[in-house]
Amino acid sequence: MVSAPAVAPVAAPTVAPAPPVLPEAVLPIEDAVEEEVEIVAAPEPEPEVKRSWLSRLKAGLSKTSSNLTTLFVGARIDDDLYEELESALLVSDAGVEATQWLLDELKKKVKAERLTEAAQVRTALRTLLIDLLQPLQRPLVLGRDKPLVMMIAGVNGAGKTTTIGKLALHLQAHGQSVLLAAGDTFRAAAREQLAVWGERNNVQVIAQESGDPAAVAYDSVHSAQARGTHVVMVDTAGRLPTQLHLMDELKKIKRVIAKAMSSAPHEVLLVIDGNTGQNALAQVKAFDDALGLTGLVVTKLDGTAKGGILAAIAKTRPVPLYFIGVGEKIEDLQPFNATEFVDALLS
Ligand SMILES: Nc1nc2c(ncn2[C@@H]2O[C@H](COP(=O)(O)OP(=O)(O)O)[C@@H](O)[C@H]2O)c(=O)[nH]1
Ligand SMILES: [Mg+2]
Repeated sequence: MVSAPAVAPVAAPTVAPAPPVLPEAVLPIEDAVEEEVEIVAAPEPEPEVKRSWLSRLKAGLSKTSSNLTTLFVGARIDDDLYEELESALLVSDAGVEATQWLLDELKKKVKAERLTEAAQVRTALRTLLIDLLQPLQRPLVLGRDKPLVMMIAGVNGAGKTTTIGKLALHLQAHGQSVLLAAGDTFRAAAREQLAVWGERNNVQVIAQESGDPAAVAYDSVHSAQARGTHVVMVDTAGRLPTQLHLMDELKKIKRVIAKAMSSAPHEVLLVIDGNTGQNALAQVKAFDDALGLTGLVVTKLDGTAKGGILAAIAKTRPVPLYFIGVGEKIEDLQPFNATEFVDALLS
């Protein structure tokens, strides 16, 4: 039996509503072939590490949380309260669609449950936000295939290479062998960044001097098949010389990976910078339309990110959010947990 740890816990203890679309890549265990897939929950980080991680998330989201919570203090439940909440949600990058949905549902709840205190409305908002974000909380299931091929896309500076590095170490700690493909062949510095990192951390990196990124990806999959490697992660460029179209290049990489292994890529992940506001949503749509995304990673939630963008994604393009990042260290990348996130947003 193939040992197959998941990088995220199988399911939160809270009840998750079924997501509208269940990508094949993240089928829950009961739907998966049992002989091939075994899910082991990711080890809980040390309490100390976890506390520090959560406090960094809270600090990153502090502007939004103060906007969202102060408006309830000593407030009456009236049009002013709803208007203030609407502004705070829009400012948090939640976008028009999610903001409208939250307000409508909140008003319904206030009526149905005959809420009379602003604090109760805040609690109702927490429940609605968790309902909205819960479908994004999905585990990344490993061991479905060997190698499991993951293609990592995203605009320049989003955090692709950093995330690949963190994931590689995380997966190795789960007993998974990892091979990296330096598919960002357009910048020598990018290739070297990955090569140096791989050497330092004892992770195999496939790179090519002059490069066709699709060829690098192809070689990597073959090499992993020959060596019996568990996971291949394909890094890609976020910006190309102007005569090439990024999406066409990425589609080609995806096609060529499928030629090397027909079931691959098993995951197409988009890395987005949590500070880019509504632009992040535009990126999710564009990359999903072009590549068919199976998962997201949102980085830099420790910065000036406002956090509401997750609500916008959940409402308009609910691609599973596997990991969120709050810093540059390896333990700064953690599985996304909707309740944890909403509590940071409303703390
Ligand atoms: N503060 C913070 N910085 C991050 C995070 N993830 C990545 N970075 C930084 O963002 C910059 C760009 O990252 P990189 O992985 O090279 O982006 P790429 O162009 O998408 O490959 C680097 O300086 C990273 O250290 C994060 O979660 N928090
Ligand atoms: Mg990079």
